[in-house]
Amino acid sequence: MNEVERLGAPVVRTVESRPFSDQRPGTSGLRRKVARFAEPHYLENFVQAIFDALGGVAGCTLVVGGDGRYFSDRALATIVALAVGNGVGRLVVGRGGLLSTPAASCLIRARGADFGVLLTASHNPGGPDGDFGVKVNGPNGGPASPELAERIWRASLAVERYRIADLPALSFDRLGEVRLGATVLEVVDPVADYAALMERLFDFERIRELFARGRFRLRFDALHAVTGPYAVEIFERRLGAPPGTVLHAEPREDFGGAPPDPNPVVAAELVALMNGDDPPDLGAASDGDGDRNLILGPGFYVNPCDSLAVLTHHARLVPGYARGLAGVARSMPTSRAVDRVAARLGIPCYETPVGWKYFGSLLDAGRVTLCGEESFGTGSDHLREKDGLWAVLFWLNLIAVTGKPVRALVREHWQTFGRDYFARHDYEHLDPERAAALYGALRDRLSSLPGTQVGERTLVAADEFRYRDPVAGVESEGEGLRIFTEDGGRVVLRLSGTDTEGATLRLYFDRHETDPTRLELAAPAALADLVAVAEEVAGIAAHTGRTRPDLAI
Ligand code: G16
Repeated sequence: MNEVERLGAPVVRTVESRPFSDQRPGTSGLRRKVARFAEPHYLENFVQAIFDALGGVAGCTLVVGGDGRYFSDRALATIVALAVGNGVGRLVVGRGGLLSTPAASCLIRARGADFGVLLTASHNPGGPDGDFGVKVNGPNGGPASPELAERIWRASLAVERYRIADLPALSFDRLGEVRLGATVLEVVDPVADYAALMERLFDFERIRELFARGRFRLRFDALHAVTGPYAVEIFERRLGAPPGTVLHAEPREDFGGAPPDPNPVVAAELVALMNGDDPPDLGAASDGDGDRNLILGPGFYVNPCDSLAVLTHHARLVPGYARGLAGVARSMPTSRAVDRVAARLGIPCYETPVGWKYFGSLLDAGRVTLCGEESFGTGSDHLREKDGLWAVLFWLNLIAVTGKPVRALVREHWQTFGRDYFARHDYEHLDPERAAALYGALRDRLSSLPGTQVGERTLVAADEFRYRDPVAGVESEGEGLRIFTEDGGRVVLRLSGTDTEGATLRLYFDRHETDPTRLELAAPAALADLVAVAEEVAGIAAHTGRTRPDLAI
């Protein structure tokens, strides 16, 4: 351990404040425009609300870090001052304030920390006009449980003062420890613990051989977000992939001007590379905070729902999962591809509301080993967050062991289990009242839908998804509307909980196809009838004035 430097006891002030009414955490923490977070007392109030909701944090160990987006420096300095003001015992901060979300989860668990505060708005855009966010993680390393999130919200409505220390300007660039009154501030290498965990889970030797043969090429696009340093260390240094394997490796506070979103529309440069002449064998990308993943083969896109199913099917080939899986979980709108694999393996498959926080209790109880979501999130019980680089390593490990390319692994999967066609349409920046009216009107009609004919389709069931956590017993309601057709098709409609401007309506479509002659269609063509069902029953154009989605993936 480094010698603790002493900076003298700081002065702690109690600052009078007033509650803000818009600090209810969404699907994944509190996300707002930078300008909102920069308003006097806004961040301070929310952080004090976190501390209050935890019943005070005196003597606690807290992990702090984030994706380095614009406003992170100021936010980090403020959070450190609040932590010292509230008597936190030890503050563990990633060097330069950087920690990917999975690495933060890893560190919380490795250090036995009491909680973590993650400064990120995930895949949302950065910069002065962009978004900022604060996620809170519990001692298991995972997102605050739904119950803790509600307590934070209630605490935010009661904050009338916060306690903050006057600190000198601190640098987070040098590893080591500093004592600030009762608090020890420790700056750690953000990559080391996480990379060591990856080495324990995957067959690095086999993956190294894959690169050593010189014929296998990976391009990982870090999108100028937090995974750059992690990917360079793991792929280029530890696995021997050649320099240049990691694209856009340097984290920037505005992510180079584009949103750090690893979906095939936004990650267009990587998609073009994979669709071009002489494409690499595997293309991958992650998001702002490193918890999402995009997987591409040459001229081939792997839908995240299929990715989860393929990884589940082959998990025993990977050292960390060689003993088999206890169970799997997916969010409700995610296609049912993984359900079929679970049934074949004879393991349980849980269907949860959207939000990684719902997987936490299942993972903690040992009921599931892998879990994932259509929103480019895949993970396992190695942490309590979804994990972008972990997913890429999992694919690399499968390719190294089977000798099969990405496309072949997915095609074989479709031939074995049938293909679950999947698509998602997003309507963004809607007037929140109109979006709520659309949702409410459809919810009110649900019971009248079964038996209705829409085009060629007969609707056979419709409901609003509700969930009872089988471990914690907590009920969640209003988690999305589901409509089922007679041929096994499904339409899901819900409102996003991660947007920062207006409302986002998400429509999800999926259907299982087993006809061997119909496994290679384009997803939009295979699902066009379900899109028509959604329009017909929800009246999207009439409610929103929009005739096409902003994003179709
Ligand atoms: C978060 C959650 C995910 C969720 C996604 C989209 O991811 O952790 O569980 O699927 O948001 O949520 P929504 O549909 O409500 O916008 P991230 O990577 O943004 O933290």
